[in-house]
Amino acid sequence: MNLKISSFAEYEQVYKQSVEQPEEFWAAIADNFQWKKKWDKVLDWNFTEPNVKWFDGAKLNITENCLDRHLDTLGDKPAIIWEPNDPNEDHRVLSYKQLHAKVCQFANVLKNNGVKKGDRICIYMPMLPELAIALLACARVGAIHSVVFGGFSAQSIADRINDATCSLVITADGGFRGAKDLPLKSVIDDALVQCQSVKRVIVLTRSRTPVAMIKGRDVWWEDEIKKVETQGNVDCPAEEMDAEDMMFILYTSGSTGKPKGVVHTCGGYMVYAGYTFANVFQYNPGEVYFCTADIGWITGHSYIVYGPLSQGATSLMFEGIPTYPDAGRFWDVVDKHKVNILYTAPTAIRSLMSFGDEPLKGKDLSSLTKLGSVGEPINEEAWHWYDEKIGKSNCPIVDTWWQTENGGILISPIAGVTPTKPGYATLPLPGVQPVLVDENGKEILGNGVSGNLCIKFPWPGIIRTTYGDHERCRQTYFATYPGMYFTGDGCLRDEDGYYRITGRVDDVLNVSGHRIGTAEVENAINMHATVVESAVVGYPHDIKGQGVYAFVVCPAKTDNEDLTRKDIMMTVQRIIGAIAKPDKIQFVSGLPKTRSGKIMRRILRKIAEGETSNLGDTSTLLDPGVVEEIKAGAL
Ligand code: 7RM
Repeated sequence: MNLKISSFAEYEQVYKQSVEQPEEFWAAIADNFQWKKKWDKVLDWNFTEPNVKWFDGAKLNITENCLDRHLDTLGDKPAIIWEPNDPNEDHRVLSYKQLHAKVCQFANVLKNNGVKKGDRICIYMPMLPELAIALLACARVGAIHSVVFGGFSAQSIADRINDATCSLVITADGGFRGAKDLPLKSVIDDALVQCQSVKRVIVLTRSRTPVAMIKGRDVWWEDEIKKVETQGNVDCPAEEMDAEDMMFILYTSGSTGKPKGVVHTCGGYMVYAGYTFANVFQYNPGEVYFCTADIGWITGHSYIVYGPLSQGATSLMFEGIPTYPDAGRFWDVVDKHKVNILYTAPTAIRSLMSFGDEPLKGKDLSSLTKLGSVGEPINEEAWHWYDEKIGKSNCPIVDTWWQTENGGILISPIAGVTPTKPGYATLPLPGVQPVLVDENGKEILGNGVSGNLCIKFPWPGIIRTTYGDHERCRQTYFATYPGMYFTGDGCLRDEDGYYRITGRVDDVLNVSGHRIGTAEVENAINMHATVVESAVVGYPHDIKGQGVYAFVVCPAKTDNEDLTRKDIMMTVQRIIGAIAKPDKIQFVSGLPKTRSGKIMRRILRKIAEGETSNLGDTSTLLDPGVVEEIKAGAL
């Protein structure tokens, strides 16, 4: 079966088949990939343990699908185009042949450094081709990568390394992001003080900032490559992986204080990332595809690296940020590399929109044919600006809804094939069976309804476990509504059956498309010496989508509120990273609590939203007086 659907009628027919005969459907999709051995059984599943197995018995290596199988036909075609942070630095192009060679080389470096199938490897790198090479080299030798976004602190890295007992870290001396220098190696050094499992650190040269190379532990990427070259070790056979072997771990925030390691496996992830990339973006050979995400997030894994490369696409990787050196940078990149498909986030769109039309002047965007959005709900104003100013009302916008736990896109238009609707992720992709449920877990049927979004049948990219703690996986995703995967999102299904995701219904914030648990931020704030307790909620933010609002009980703050505020900010930056820093900190003498001691977040959320008139029932509060004080002091 062809991966790409080409008409709405075909979508309806394929969707129907995917629900009625899921195994036949997915087997036909999987036939488009290269397997060392085909599966014995397409699907085995239950959502009670949960235990989901796709393509059990099959053998493969995803890098053969992303690299080797393209060499004959696309060997000299660009696999990766890399655009640097500094527009005056040269861009780089890696053909499929070159990328294949570099991945094999670095895979041999990993082997020389003792890496074996199943080992966990932490990757903390800037957005360079070498980051993609590092991921692919891990996959080549069957090592499990755990990429940590460059904005996370030493403490966050240490927690992730220890949770997965990583034996090796791949990093760079430093990185560039906008006007900032990222001292990556130095942050890793701070993290590793707490990590006994790490025996080796491989350091790529990028910024040439001075770094401390620890004898017996740290080696340079470039030196290790030279060793491989003198050994004449050019090729590296791909490790044969079982379809259900673990492929990678990616940490993501939930409603508890501790991020969890989402586990994806080899066969299902490959099929799902590849299929959804080809289909949603309707990728045509030769097109230049630009996803602006960072590889440190799932979007970068699935839609910069594995999805596009598995389909022989040209994937553009950008080291910088949308506003550096100015707010025209994305449009310069589109113009310079003649980008056909642009996939970005609502927060970037809103931020660029705020600069007006000036940054668009003189930028030729006529190469664009398809646009995408991901990470958070897109408001209609931003949708229309994206459509009109960027797409010139001539490019379908795919508003793609999905999560780290999903491996790939679940609900989205198919570009140019199924209808779009501003603010709506629209329809489920083939194989995806969404349901809306009420508080009691009862399915809400029909159209023109809203509820909590669940998925009632597995798709190949679904989370298999949370690393080292399967019970947590069950609890978080499969226990709230027995027999279903619970997304944590609220959702509306309109009169036409189109889905609109309304946002999280749990204690998870989405700040600039980054998932942040309120409990995580509270834990970090509470570590500050003068803080007694705190409560963190989200509030609507024009650019970020949501901002972080912290109510903090801190009796010792009186002499210098501003200094204490800065100290608390610094504490959060130290413990989690700059992305979780509160936008607002309000000092309060106490938090609104029920008689049983539970914080009434509903009230705090309303106050943070600026809605102080209708707080609902406050009679169950232990001390209704604090509400008046908090209202009066709202920021
Ligand atoms: C891909 C990614 C997942 C959460 C998810 C939603 C929100 C993502 C959309 C969206 C509305 C969208 N993975 N979300 N995409 N909300 N429309 N198109 O972002 O694990 O980091 O976040 O993001 O709340 O649950 S993620």
